[in-house]
Amino acid sequence: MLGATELSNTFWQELEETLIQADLGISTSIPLINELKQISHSEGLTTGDQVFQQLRTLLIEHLKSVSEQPLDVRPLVVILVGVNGSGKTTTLARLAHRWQSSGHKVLLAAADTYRAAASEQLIIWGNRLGAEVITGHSGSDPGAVVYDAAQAALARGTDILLVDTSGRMHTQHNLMTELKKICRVAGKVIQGAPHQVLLVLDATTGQNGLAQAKAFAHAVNITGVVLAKLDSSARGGVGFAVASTLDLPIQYVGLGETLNDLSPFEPKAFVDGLLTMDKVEIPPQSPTKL
Ligand SMILES: Nc1nc2c(ncn2[C@@H]2O[C@H](COP(=O)(O)OP(=O)(O)O)[C@@H](O)[C@H]2O)c(=O)[nH]1
Ligand SMILES: [Mg+2]
Repeated sequence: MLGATELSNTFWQELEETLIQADLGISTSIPLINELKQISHSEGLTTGDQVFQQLRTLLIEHLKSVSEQPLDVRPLVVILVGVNGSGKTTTLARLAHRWQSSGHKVLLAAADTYRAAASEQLIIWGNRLGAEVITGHSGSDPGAVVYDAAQAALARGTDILLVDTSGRMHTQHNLMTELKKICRVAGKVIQGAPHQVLLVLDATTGQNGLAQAKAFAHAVNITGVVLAKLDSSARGGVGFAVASTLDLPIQYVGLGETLNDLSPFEPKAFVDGLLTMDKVEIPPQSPTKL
C-alpha cells in the first residue's frame, strides 16, 4: 500500500497547522484532527487526498445548516449584538434591505445610544432604505429606546423590528447586563421577543472571537451568527470555531461594503474558503454603494 506512507506524523501536523492558520484555533482543531484520524482509520483511508476530502466533509457536517425561516411571528424582533466595529449597523441595514425586498415592512431601533454618531449612522441608513428609525437622546437608556420601538412596531403594523446595539467588549459586565435588559424590555412589549439575537462576528478577529462569543452567549440567548467581512483576507475560521463550539448556525456572511453584500451562509463554499482550495467567491459588486 504505497499511499499509506503519506499519512505520516508530518502529514497530520501539517493538516493541523492548516486549520490553526485558518483561525480555527487549537481547541477546535485538535478534536477535529482526532476525529479525522479515527474516521481515516475505520474507513481505511490511505492517501493524503482522501483524508483531505474527508476533512472537508467533516467540516461541512459540523456546521449547522439553516434555511431562511418564513416569518410566522409579527412583529418579529431581531437584535444585533457584538463588539465594536464588528459590522452590526451595516448588517442591520443589509438585513432590513433584504427583508424589504421580500415585501416586509421594517422598523429600525437605534439602541446604540453611547455615541451620537451611532444614531446618525442608522438614521442615514433609514433614509436610504425609506425605513423609520426610532432613536433616543445620546447617552439615554437603550432599554427605553427598545421599549419605544417595540410599542411603535405594534402600533405601525411592522413586520420586523431590527434593533442596533452598541458595541461592547465581553469583559464589560455592566454592558453585558444592559444587553439582558434590552432583551427583557423587548419581551415585555412583544410576546416572545427577541425572536432572534444575531451575534455579528468580524471574520478578521482571531481566536479572541471565540471568547467574545462565549460571553455574549452567556449573557443572552444568541440564535445565530453573522460572519461579517469575509471578503477580507481572513478565512473566517473563527466563525467555524464559534459555530461548532456554541452549536449555533452561521446565518449570513458579509462579503463587501454595499447593501447587497450579505448572503445566506453556504457551508460548502465557506469550508472551501477555509481550506483555501479557493477563497470564498465574492459576488460582483452591486451598484448600491454605502
Ligand atoms: N469589507 C467589509 N466591510 C464591512 C463589512 N461589514 C461591515 N464592514 C465595515 O466595517 C466597519 C464597521 O461596521 P459597522 O457596521 O459600523 O460596525 P458596528 O460598530 O458593529 O456597528 C464599517 O466601515 C463597515 O463598512 C463586510 O462584510 N465587508
Ligand atoms: Mg454600530
